Amino acid sequence: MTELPSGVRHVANYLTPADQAALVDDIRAVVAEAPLYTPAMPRTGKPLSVRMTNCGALGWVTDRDGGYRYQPTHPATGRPWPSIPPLLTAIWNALSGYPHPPEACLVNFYAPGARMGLHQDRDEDEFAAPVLSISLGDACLFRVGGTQRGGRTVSIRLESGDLVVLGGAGRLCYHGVDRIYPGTSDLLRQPGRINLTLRRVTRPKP
Ligand SMILES: O=C(O)CCC(=O)C(=O)O
Ligand SMILES: [Mn+2]
Repeated sequence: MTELPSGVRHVANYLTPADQAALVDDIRAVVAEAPLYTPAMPRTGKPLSVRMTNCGALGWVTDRDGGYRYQPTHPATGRPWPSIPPLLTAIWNALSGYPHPPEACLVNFYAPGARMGLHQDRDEDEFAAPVLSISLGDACLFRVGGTQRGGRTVSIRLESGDLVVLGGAGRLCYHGVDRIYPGTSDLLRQPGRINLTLRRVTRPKP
């Protein structure tokens, strides 16, 4: 058995197939309004292999000149992000243990061959809220370590319908996706994996 770092929770099989299909429909509607685009690394401008979009009041973006940040509009269309679908807010309410709504939902699309290097989610002002991430479509190899770069990591396979919660002592754990396993799910029309990452960005006013 793999022991996950403290504060890191893997909720396997949380979503029923019907909920997964409903979420995919919701995400198709989001992508129709806010198309997936290829983000770029700060400074180098090197493209990420994962394509992205967002829903919510704020979206996470990155490009060569502006770096990692949240902004209220889509970088290509200039329009506000679509709102977070109610099913996602319901999942947040059930799992986050945090009394305020999420503000950002990053939509990551991994085509076969796409990956995401080890990183911390630390562009938010509010670390009291967890990061809640949802896997849909093809399975992936997810890797998570401690809060220091270069420490021991553990790898787990995430399947469609699984959730990962990084909260409390695990909120700033390094994590990444080493690979996806094309052809392991028939939820999507094409091979690939969708990851939805729900986050609170701002600190609520007292
Ligand atoms: O795809 C995943 O499971 C993780 C995505 C992630 O860590 C991120 O978007 O910050
Ligand atoms: Mn992350």
